[in-house]
Amino acid sequence: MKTAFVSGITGQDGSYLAELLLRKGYFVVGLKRRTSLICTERVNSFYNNPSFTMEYWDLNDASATYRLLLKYRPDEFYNLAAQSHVRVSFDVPEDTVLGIANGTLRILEAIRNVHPKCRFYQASSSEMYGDNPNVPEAGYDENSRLMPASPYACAKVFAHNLVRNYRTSYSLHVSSGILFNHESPRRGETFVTRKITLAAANIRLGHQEYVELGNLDAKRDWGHAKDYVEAMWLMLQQDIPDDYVIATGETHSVREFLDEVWEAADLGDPARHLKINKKYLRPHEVPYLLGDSSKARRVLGWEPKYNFSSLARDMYQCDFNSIVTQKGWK
Ligand code: NAP
Ligand code: G4F
Repeated sequence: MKTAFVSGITGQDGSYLAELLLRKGYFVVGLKRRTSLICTERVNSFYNNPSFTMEYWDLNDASATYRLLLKYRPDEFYNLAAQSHVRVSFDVPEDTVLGIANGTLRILEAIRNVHPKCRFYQASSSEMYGDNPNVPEAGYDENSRLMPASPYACAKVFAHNLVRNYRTSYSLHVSSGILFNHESPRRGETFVTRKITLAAANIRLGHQEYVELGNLDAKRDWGHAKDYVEAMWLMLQQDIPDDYVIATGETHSVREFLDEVWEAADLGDPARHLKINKKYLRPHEVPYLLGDSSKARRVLGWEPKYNFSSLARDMYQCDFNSIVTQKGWK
């Protein structure tokens, strides 16, 4: 039985990835930082699975990384932990950067020193392309120039380069997935897609009047997290470690996402329920992201199952259903 470490287990991707690995017969060790509230909603469905266990760990704690690598000797380590909110990274830049940059360095050093056979996945991000004005027609690929536009993205570039450096210098099996935005009903409630689907469900049920948003013109290549965790696993099954872009190849504006959800909710014109609030604007915006994932499709055989419309509708319907059932609202 293979053993996998998943850092960021309580996050959106960590929970979907753990479910996938458990289905594939792995023993999964979820790495969780200590929080004042337990915050394990996303892992409740498999928390009692005998092939799953949780360990306290933190990106900023090298000794815990060494101790756990020696205790479990995992076959694979998926590093998904991060302060992952781009806007928030302007407010807490040191915490964001230290966790992502030094945190990744700590894990790579620990793997190199005590367990070099362990395969490693790094959660790199399309935010690394930033405000690069030269977007190739088919979208950014693995060779496009990185022009990060936030503390979060600068730290992700550092970690991304470090992975390539450790792969070459020490022949470790370490890979980075450059994942474009991926969403789901488990997406954090302050990311724009989830904010929109939750608001639509609450407005539909008469419990909210409007939604406050920032820049509606930004465009993103949005996929479903369930599809994207498959790609993470596929990367670590290859004989040769490498970096891969994971994206749908379609880009849509925030306004288009809002329109799609309002149509699914049958709420009429979104302008009736919309307020623009400057507090949601960023000091430096990434205006346009489109990914070219041909390499992943060719080498990994990866293909997404969800498209823009089915993603938006799945998220809206789940929010609507869960508000009705959990809160007994009609
Ligand atoms: P998420 O829902 O925000 O989850 C982040 C996870 O990291 C949470 O479990 C969080 O724990 C944990 N974490 C934060 N700081 C930590 C620390 N200092 N030590 C240990 N754990 C810590 O993010 P996600 O959407 O699942 O994304 C997973 C990874 O992919 C992140 O690295 C993100 O930057 C990257 N990524 C995401 C996307 C996307 O569109 N979703 C795209 C590209 C890359 P708490 O629950 O305690 O907060
Ligand atoms: O949903 P967002 O906060 O996601 P963002 O900034 O693209 O970052 C996400 O995807 C990255 C991959 O490209 C990940 F690396 C990162 O960890 C995270 O998962 O914002 C999307 C767009 C932005 O242009 C933002 O300015 O939506 C715009 N927006 C408009 N109104 C808003 C809002 N974003 C948020 N969060 N809240 C708003 O009210």
